[in-house]
Amino acid sequence: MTMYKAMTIAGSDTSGGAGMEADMKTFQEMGVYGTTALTCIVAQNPNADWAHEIYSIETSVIEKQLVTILQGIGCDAMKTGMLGGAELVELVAATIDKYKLKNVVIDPVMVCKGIDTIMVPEAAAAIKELLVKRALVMTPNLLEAAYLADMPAITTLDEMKQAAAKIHDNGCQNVIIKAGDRLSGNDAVELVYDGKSFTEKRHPKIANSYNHGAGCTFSAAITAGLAKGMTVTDALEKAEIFIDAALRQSFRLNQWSGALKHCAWRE
Ligand code: PXL
Repeated sequence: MTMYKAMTIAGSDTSGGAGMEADMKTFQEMGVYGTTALTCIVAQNPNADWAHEIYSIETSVIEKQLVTILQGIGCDAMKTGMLGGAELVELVAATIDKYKLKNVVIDPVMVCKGIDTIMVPEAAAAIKELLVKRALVMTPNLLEAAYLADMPAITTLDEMKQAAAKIHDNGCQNVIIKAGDRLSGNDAVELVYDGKSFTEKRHPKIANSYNHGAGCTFSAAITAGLAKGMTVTDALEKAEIFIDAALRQSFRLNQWSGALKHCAWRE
């Protein structure tokens, strides 16, 4: 029996909602075998207002994990999450080239919820230089898209289109910009650009949902679809259904955070 495989190069979110935990739960729900190259551990501090403390894993150890997965097992699609440093971004780019990886989904994690500035500027710069051109799919939010397109900010659909075109020009084959709840209006908008046409995907905003880890889950669902041999369009469609169900049944973890219910689509 064939089992399709997906790899995530991402951090661990100890609280379980985002990062590689979200990726693995999503891969599992979508019937894909998941592997992880862990880049860092994020521990949230309940005695300091849930501050995210990030503990990096040495690049040499990440390299070892990539050898385990790519020389030892293989993967049908891969995604990246929190990469943390420029040296690691260089390793990811070299790995994509060395193993001629094709189904590459880059979720350019540069900010976390509630933080509006780029967390690690050198890593963001390296993603812009080295990973945009190697991506089959990229899933930036508005802040990340503005950074990648050298724009001061994105506040309108027109600006989303402008950013998507620029990111595509820089080599990413399919750009999916997530406006989430940052754009005003009743809909959560995703703008998709494949170099030929812009597609606007609209979903009514889901009131009272918790969305910690929604970005990771969304890009993981696309990756799982690609691993199973779907086209980007079909994988995106499936991912939207998956995330919609998971958000509708999201639940509170504590006073700071809540999580998506990854198994919600089954119901
Ligand atoms: O949602 C962004 C994100 C990605 N990866 C890890 C995280 C977070 C946010 O908390 O902890 C590991």
